[in-house]
Amino acid sequence: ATARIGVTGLAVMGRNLARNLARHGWSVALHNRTYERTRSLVDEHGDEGTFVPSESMADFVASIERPRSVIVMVKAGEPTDAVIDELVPLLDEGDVIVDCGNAHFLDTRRREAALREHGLHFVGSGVSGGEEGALHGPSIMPGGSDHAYETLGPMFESIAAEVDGTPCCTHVGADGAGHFVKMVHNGIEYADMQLIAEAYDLLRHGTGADPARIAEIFSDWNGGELESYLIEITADVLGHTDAETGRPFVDVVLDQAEQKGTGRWTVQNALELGVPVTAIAEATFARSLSGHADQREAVRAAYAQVDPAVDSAPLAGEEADRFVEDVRRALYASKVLAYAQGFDQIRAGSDEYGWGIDLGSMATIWRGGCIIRARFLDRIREAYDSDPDLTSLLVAPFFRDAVADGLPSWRRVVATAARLGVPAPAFSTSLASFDALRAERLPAALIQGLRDDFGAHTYRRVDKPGTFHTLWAGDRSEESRD
Ligand code: NBP
Repeated sequence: ATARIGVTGLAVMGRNLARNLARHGWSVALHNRTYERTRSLVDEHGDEGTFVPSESMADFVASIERPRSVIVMVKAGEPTDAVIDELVPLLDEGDVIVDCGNAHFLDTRRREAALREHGLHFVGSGVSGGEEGALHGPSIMPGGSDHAYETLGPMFESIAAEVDGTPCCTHVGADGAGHFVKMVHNGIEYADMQLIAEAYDLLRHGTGADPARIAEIFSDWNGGELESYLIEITADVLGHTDAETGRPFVDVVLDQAEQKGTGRWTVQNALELGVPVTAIAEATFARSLSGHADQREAVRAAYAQVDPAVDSAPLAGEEADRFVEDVRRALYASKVLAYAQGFDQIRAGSDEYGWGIDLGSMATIWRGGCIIRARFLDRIREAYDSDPDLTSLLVAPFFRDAVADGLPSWRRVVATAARLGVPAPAFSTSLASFDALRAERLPAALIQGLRDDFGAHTYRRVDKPGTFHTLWAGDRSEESRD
């Protein structure tokens, strides 16, 4: 045995993780189902560190020091199970299998429980940052046992991104906690991107600015509280011109957003947990809606003549400048709401599955390496550091002030979107959720009345304890149903 850790699955992600490990001085055993990938890695990058390539899984396992750490970086789903089945008979008690693919956390829980029976440690680890992140420093979210993290921690922390000397990697919690947090991270990413896309659309229709001008606006915004990787690359994409047509790149791309499924998983899980992640849900639905091309075309045609509000004249002069600033503030407020909901979901998942996740350290490990890296994650970390039991990020003093500051703009932007007929589902639902949270009374009381009327589902009262039912079809007297 000559390697400290092994990587099986050497497509873009596995290849770059292996190189990152080797560059940090860890000797890395290499394996891939098709040997060609292993060979090309060693041929092209063999001088970056110590690689120990093997053609067979048995030789690969034999080449790793015990207790072994084996990273599996294959396509999520059946391929992961196939690789685990192949590995298990070759491993010894105490060895660690790490799945760094995008697995569903429930699959990770199932695999962890099954491998524990074999005396093996199974770690599901979220890895964010795409192929560049994998090579130069991703954000790493490992779950699994404390024991497994003792072995993996030093290696993973050495290859992770680093912000202010702190690695973007921490032990998230037992079994599926890492993949759960990665799932919610991706859900937040959906919301963040949808909000950015709506901001762009509002600026374009609201002020008539072209994409190149809007690119400048985003660049400018990136110098302030919105500073983040996604805002930075938004400026990049909007400023890009299509070489073939000379038109703005964003105008030649088909406007149908695709998805690989982590947004959907996040929303499905939020429904199970009863956590209203409205911004993430709207963002996921907005992608689906964009793909319904036939329906979009039909509805557009049917209403072409009857809605004069749509595409009315853009704002100009000082009004346009004020609108740009309003959109910036509304974007920030909506973003705070979306992140607050994502963190609510992590807390609920942590409670449901007994993971004891430290919310502040999730903000810490997302500050670098990952797609949602942003300046304001520092503020989220501070909020949870000063009060780990915070009911909602919205009530942390920093965010309360920020949202209060942006509130008038938020309302103006949502109203303008409705007036112009510019779809802004994530901005609108975020504001609606905020207003619902702060309302003194909600019409939920009427819903309870309706449920009691048609189905005798009972209700509770504001003025005394107990459960009640009104005899709606009878004399309308009230019965106690305790
Ligand atoms: P892919 O998801 O494209 O998977 C290709 C790898 O899976 C190859 O090594 C392939 O081997 C192997 N594989 C397959 Br497919 N079926 C197999 C089987 N039955 N047995 C053994 N090996 C099998 O690779 P990727 O894009 O590098 O992503 C790897 C994982 O990382 C995925 O779970 C992905 O969701 C996750 N991830 C990707 C990104 C990203 O930006 N791409 C970011 C974060 C996480 P072969 O060479 O023999 O075909």
